[in-house]
Amino acid sequence: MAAPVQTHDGCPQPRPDWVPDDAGPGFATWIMEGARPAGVSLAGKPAPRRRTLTLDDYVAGVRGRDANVIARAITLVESNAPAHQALAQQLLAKLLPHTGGARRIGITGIPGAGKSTFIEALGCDLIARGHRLAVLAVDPSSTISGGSILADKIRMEKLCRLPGAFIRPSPSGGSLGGVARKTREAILVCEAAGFDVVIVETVGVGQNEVAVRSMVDFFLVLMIAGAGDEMQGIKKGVIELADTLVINKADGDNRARATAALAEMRRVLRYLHPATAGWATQALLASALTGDGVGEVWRVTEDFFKTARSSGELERRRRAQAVEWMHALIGESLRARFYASPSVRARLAAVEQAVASGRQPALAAALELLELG
Ligand SMILES: Nc1nc2c(ncn2[C@@H]2O[C@H](COP(=O)(O)OP(=O)(O)OP(=O)(O)O)[C@@H](O)[C@H]2O)c(=O)[nH]1
Ligand SMILES: [Mg+2]
Repeated sequence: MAAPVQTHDGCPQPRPDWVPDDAGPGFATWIMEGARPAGVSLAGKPAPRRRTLTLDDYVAGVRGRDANVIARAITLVESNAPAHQALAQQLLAKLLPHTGGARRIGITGIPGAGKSTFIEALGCDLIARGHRLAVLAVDPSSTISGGSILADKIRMEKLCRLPGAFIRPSPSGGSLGGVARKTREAILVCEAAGFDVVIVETVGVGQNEVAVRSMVDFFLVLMIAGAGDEMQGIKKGVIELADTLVINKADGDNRARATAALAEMRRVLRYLHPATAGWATQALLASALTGDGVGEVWRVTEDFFKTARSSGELERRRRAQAVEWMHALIGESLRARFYASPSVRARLAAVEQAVASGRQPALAAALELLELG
């Protein structure tokens, strides 16, 4: 017998056979739209596998601005599988001549400062002016807390739907170092795909800011009045990484407090070294919610790029970042090779124990292991 259709929240829903005929609305078994197990099509057959892309397909898709291929190319460069990494490196080598054309912008701030809301407001504005914008998230903590990716997607709902915008949640899996590598390479893919503005969003919870600063041209710190200096990293030197500080949520009852915080911030800035030579760090007010001040933030951002480009600072920073990154990669790979060495692995536990129990000084132990590696 075909399952009768009942209504649930006003929507007709098919009811499974095992549900008693007299079951009222409290009987919580319904076949929900979209509740199929992953990989199973409507007919109960496995969904068709996606076509494997060749290197040329990836290059053509990215250069041809095919959003689906761009997303897959980023997945490829994010992959930790050795087979994918080889292809990813070939892809990056092919794309490299087409990179470098975007304004690379980092945006940070404590949880709840309004980063996503701000990026949505700015992003919609940029798209309306004809820019193409990619937003990449760096949030190693999201692999632990789980939910923030979805939350971010929802908060950038309008932007998500605009042609010319591309939003990529944080790569899963791992250490800040791993996430930072993936994000750097994702920036390159986005540039090769013709995005002229790439925003890297990160939650300001410690080391993230430094990692993002080292991969962007312009770094914006979003703050809120009254959240406490300690929390917002003022004492941890985050302010000194910033090219522009924005006191967000300057609206309604909060406007007066935000204005006072702005004056205080401008005082503090007089005593600090600017993050970029030749550019005085700016402090501004904005409301991501109403959009007030968001246009001014972009005007200042463009001003920054004009100044840094003509002084040569932009070029110098990018070269220094590339060299610094190469050294970081060398360090990472030496370390991985060292710990993978069979003779190190054979001795490591014993040496660790000797150090822990105080029988061997740490330096002597390190030197002994390095001899083996
Ligand atoms: N009044 C006011 N509320 C804002 C403003 N910007 C953001 N909010 C609100 O602040 C809350 C947090 O905003 P988000 O944009 O999610 O903040 P976020 O910094 O991305 O937060 P995380 O992703 O959790 O780190 C939301 O409820 C927003 O609606 C603003 O300018 N004014
Ligand atoms: Mg957010």
